[in-house]
Amino acid sequence: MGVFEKTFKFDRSFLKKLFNKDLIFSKLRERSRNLKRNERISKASPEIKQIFEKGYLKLSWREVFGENISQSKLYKEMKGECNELNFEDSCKYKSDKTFYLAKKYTKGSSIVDGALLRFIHSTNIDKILSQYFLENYRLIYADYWLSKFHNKQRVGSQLWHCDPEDPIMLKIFVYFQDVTEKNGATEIIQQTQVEGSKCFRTWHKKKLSGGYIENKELKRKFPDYKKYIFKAEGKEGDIFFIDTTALHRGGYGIDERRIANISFVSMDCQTPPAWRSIYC
Ligand SMILES: O=C(O)CCC(=O)C(=O)O
Ligand SMILES: [Fe+2]
Repeated sequence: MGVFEKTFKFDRSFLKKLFNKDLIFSKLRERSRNLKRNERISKASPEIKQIFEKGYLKLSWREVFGENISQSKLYKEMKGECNELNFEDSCKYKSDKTFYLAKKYTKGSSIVDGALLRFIHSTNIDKILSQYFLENYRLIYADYWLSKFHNKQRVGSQLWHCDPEDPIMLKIFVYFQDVTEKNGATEIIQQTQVEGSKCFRTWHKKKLSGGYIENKELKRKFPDYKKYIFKAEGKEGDIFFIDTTALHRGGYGIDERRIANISFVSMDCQTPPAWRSIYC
């Protein structure tokens, strides 16, 4: 190959890279996400700041709704709806997890439970979400979960993973009983959230290793990860706000656990919602 051809070839690939539309757009999106992130942090209350910093926030029902669970009609109704869930009546969603995890709704099914929707649309929850997302959020998923003991290997979300739907996410877990390690409290590796730390990712990788990450691989990438683990243990009625772009895993205990599991993403999220409202 002559020198002119070489130059031409080099130029062509260089230009191709230079004008790679997808790359340019993804860089621009990343940049604008970062700018918004700085604005979100600067306007956030100390509580919300904790989510940016550590990846989670735990509040009691009283702190969010101004009443105890024993006084709250909404809480009692939600707990009642979740308690109706059992393995026989659970939706059989397409997964290898149905032997230990029961869910109320299949993908695409309508949510008809009044209390779950009322919780999601309450001004109390909106106040927190609006602050975190700077008003730019939408619901992508809402369900009740019941998990029970199994003595097989950890499976699915019991393995370390990051949720892949959007780089800006917040999940809400509402506890319908005390949750400890015994009934599979979620574990989070603090500061592994997207854009969230000194050490970690500027963008989530959908498949760090086939979707889930082996402990071995994690140790190699992040030798002292154990120091950063937070166990989301809490009392009945506690509400966890978790940035699940952070590495997390959960639900591997010897007792059953009942929670509401609700997921919010930014309006720029490309993933379609997993639910339909009763009105559509
Ligand atoms: O079961 C858990 O605690 C974790 C669930 C989970 O990974 C998720 O909702 O994204
Ligand atoms: Fe997850």
